[in-house]
Parts: sequence; C-alpha cells; structure tokens
Amino acid sequence: LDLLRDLRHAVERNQLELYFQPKIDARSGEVTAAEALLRWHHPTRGMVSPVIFIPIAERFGFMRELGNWVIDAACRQAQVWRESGLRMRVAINLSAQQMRQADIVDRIQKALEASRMHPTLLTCEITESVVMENTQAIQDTFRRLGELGVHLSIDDFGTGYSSLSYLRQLPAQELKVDRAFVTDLVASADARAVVDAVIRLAHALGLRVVAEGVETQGQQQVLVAMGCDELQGYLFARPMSAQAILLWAMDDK
Ligand code: G
Ligand code: G
Ligand code: MN
Ligand code: NA
Repeated sequence: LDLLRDLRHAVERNQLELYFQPKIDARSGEVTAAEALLRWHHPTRGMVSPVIFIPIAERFGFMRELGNWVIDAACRQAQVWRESGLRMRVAINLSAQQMRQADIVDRIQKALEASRMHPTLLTCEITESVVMENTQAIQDTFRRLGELGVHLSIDDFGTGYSSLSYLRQLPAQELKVDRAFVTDLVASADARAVVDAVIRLAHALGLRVVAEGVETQGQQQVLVAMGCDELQGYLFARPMSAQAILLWAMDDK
C-alpha cells in the first residue's frame, strides 16, 4: 500500500493542512467556532480524504503523530486569529485511539500553553460511538479533559445508542446532531421527531446543540424553530483554508 508508505512522511514533508468549517449561531448568524478538518495533499494523488487516511493511520500506529500535529496546528491557528481580532472557538476532532492515548491530555495542555490559549476556547469533538465504548481509559480521558477546562462535544450524535443515564454523567457542553437526521428533516416526520427530541433532551441536560450538514434554508428554518443553538453546513460555508476563513469571517461583519 503506497498510501501507507507516503503517509509516514506526510508530517515531515509538510503535506498536511487544516481546513476549517464555521459553526454559526442559529439566532444571530454570527460565527461561534471553527472546526478543524485535516487535509492531506498527496504529491501525485492530490487531496486524500481523512475518511481514507485516518483509518490507515490508526491501524498502522501513526495516528498519534498526526493527531498531535492537528492539536498543535489548531492551537497555533487560534492564536493567529485572536491576534487578528477574530473571536471564535476552535474545535478539533479526537479519534478513538487518541482518546486512549495516555498523554493526550498533557499534549493538549502543552499546546494550549504554547499558544497562550484559554482552555475554554478549545472544543474537543468525540464521536458518539467512541463515547459509547465507555472503557476506563476513555472515561479517564473524558474526565481529565473536563478538568483541564476544554469544552467537550459529542459528535455524530444519533448514530450510536447512548443511554440517557450515561449521557447525563458526561462532562460535555455540546452535542452535534448527525448529518443524516438533518438531511431528512424536511421530507421525514420521523427525522423531525428525532431531532426535536434530541434538542429537548440535550437542553434538559444543559448541552448546546449543533446541527451538522445543513444544506438548505428549509432545514435551517426547521432547526431554528426547534431551538437548535448552532448550525454548520454547506449552506453557510464549506471547510476552507485558515486564510480563507479569516477573510470570510471578517467579511461577514
Ligand atoms: O471534511 P471531512 O471530509 O473532513 O471529514 C471527514 C471525516 O474525517 C469526518 O468524520 C471528520 O470528523 C474526520 N476528521 C477530519 N479531520 C480530522 C482530524 O483531525 N482528526 C480526526 N480524528 N478526525 C478527523
Ligand atoms: O464527522 P464530522 O462531523 O467531524 O465530519 C464533518 C464532515 O462533514 C466533513 O467531511 C465535512 O466536509 C462534511 N460536511 C460539512 N458540512 C456538510 C454539508 O453541509 N453537507 C455534507 N454532505 N457534508 C458536510
Ligand atoms: Mn466533527
Ligand atoms: Na460530525
């Protein structure tokens, strides 16, 4: 597998880049945060999707290196934006393996310190399926991230089967409704019922709700009517380079 061979050198050869997709306040329309999404510029294949290379990295033991690169790059970028007067939180995605990485919390803490970034300005997105693993290692990481003061977000919510009592115990601040439900929102009464119930549940537990994959104004209207807090999707912006989102966000004001 030549992708595997090439991925080993991706960091040292400067082939990685973070793209960012904004999260928008559902009521005011203001940018609240930018989610970092990893991109790999392969020398001959062009852009390779993280859907392809993250599983390879996890399987062959270099997710740690990629993940640490993402943490450092996201915090550095946040510092650049702050210095440009742009106020938005930054979100990173943490994989299953990163949640089991013994020094993950220390790494995040070091990156925050190096960029003089307040922990509450960083959000860590962890998919519901990883959260549901509920092993000791993952529970410990969750707790220690909570103690560090970073915000925790349960990503792709609705695809796993979280028990309500377990959700209640998590030190999370945010829940992201999976794109699949948002896609069906206008056509399907069932999808509407699920999203409505998820928003009520999340609010009852003190979580803010982000809908991902919002592509149409119809979806936006339904979500706003249901009290969804933040929206993310192609309707507002695609993932873009750090420079592009800076211009986009300043333009917006
Ligand atoms: O833009 P999109 O194609 O980026 O992302 C595809 C998938 O890859 C999403 O599920 C997203 O969460 C995941 N992903 C993107 N960047 C990262 C990253 O830095 N770390 C992890 N663990 N997952 C990521
Ligand atoms: O799993 P996670 O939520 O981290 O993944 C984000 C993924 O969703 C990225 O691949 C991103 O490019 C993609 N994405 C973001 N907004 C939209 C959208 O409006 N429609 C679709 N189809 N994909 C989206
Ligand atoms: Mn995410
Ligand atoms: Na998601």
